[in-house]
Amino acid sequence: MVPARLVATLGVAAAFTVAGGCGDDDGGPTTSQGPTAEELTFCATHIDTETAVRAAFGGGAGPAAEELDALLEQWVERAPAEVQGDVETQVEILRDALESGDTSFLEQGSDYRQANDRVDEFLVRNCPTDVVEVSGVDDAFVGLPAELPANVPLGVVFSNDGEEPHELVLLRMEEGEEPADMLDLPFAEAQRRADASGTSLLREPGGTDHHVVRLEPGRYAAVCFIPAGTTSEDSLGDGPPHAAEGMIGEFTVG
Ligand SMILES: [Cu+2]
Repeated sequence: MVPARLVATLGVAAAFTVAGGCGDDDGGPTTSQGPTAEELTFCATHIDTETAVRAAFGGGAGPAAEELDALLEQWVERAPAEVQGDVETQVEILRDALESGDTSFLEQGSDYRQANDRVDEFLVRNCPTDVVEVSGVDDAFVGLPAELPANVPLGVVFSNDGEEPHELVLLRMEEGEEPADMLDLPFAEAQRRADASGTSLLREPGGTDHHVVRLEPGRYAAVCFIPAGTTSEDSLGDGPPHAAEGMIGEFTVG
């Protein structure tokens, strides 16, 4: 089984129900005229940077140091004024962590997590053309769409409407696999797939997480690996994963 730690180590989150087109929703400032070129460029850079950062902290071969360094620099340069300070904060913390290998910056409530949350919220409000809203309850995902568009910035908003912490982790399935098979994957493989999708949203009860991702075509499983009985990120239960109790689903990206 994959420990709930999986998500915390990613520092990103996401969850779903549809809402195609952000214009008809809660009317963020730019939704009526669409994103500016500056926002779209920042959004793409943000997704590329997060992908590289996940790879750098993952078990496999990460990006070359110079490549990552260039991305971090671009991320700051391209950040719109509203979130520039938060991007700078994250880059500073990431550079220290890359040097030391210390990942405590990902702990709940950390400066990094708070800055990350504000940037993600800004991105969902300003850059994607599709925003998916998913709710987590005890124990199911509500609002998971059947299909999502491939290779475009996609906003994901995950609200935890349950009593226990929940997460939304998206894992691309291989030919012939079913969502339940994801629970039997070795930890490293589940982590690799979660890193590849970039979509792992973890929230305490009552919380909402925002994230922007770009998904490759394929069939995906949506899974909550958090064990029953969990009361916080630091206090995991010893029951079966919520997925085994119904918090699991699938959708197609194409
Ligand atoms: Cu859950």
